[in-house]
Amino acid sequence: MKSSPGKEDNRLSAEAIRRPGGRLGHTVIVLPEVGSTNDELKRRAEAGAPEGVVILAESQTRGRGRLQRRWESPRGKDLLASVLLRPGLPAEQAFRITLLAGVAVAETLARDYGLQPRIKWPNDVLVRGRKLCGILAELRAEKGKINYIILGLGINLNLEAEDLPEELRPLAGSVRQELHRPVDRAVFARDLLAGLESRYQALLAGRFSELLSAWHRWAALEGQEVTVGLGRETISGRALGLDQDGALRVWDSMAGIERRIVAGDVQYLREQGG
Ligand code: BT5
Repeated sequence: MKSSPGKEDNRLSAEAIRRPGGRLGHTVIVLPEVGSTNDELKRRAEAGAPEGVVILAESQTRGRGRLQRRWESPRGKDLLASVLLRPGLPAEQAFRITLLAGVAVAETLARDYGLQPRIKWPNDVLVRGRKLCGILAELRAEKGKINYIILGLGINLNLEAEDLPEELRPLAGSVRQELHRPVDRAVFARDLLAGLESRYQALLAGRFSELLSAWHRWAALEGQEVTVGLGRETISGRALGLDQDGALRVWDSMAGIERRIVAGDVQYLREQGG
């Protein structure tokens, strides 16, 4: 992996990202290097840190995706962030937070950068078919209620193709590659936190259906032919949308039944408008 000298943007400043008085981002910690921002924030959550604490890192040595997959990111170019939430929701609604994060990222990319993002269930944000953002929400629940959620976001802002291992280059993109100019990471982080906060407040105020329709708009999923990898099994069918728990409903035409997917990797067979 190559990091081009002189091309790194300025180091992230916690001060420039902090949102005094905000529900999210009132406390921002920027670490030069960490194993995983999610693990670091989990330690603080266990020690009683309040909702809204944000940890960012310039570099991760063990950045994680789902199923122990790796999240790759060059030093000092992107956003590697974890946000501590204590929503007090039932554990079975935790998935709503992943949906919320995808919507907030898509809205920031569209509103502030003029991009046309698409959410790919459950947790990717793509632009022109390339993954710009991955989301990893991890929770601790007690007696069926969420104690805390660590919302981890990896967002490719300024990375360039040569910053990634070769096999990822055709699959990943960045805001910089789309706009042909670097973006200010602190401005992005601050705007994203504001967007997350407003969607989060609405969710806690009981407006889940609003979030779900925003998610459907960004996902443009209905009617898509998909295949879903479920570990050993792969099913194909027509996507019908999400149910109230965030599970993906797929019409399995071979079996002639509707399937409810709670975890898996989705491939679109036909891209609608890229
Ligand atoms: C994800 O998992 O997409 C969730 C990634 C979350 C990363 C953030 S960074 C801050 C916080 N701290 C952490 O340790 N994690 C979170 P998944 O859906 O499993 O996708 C992982 C797959 O995405 C990998 O197997 C690669 O194929 C691909 N990938 C890895 N790095 C990428 C990148 N920078 N851009 C696009 N795709 C990438």
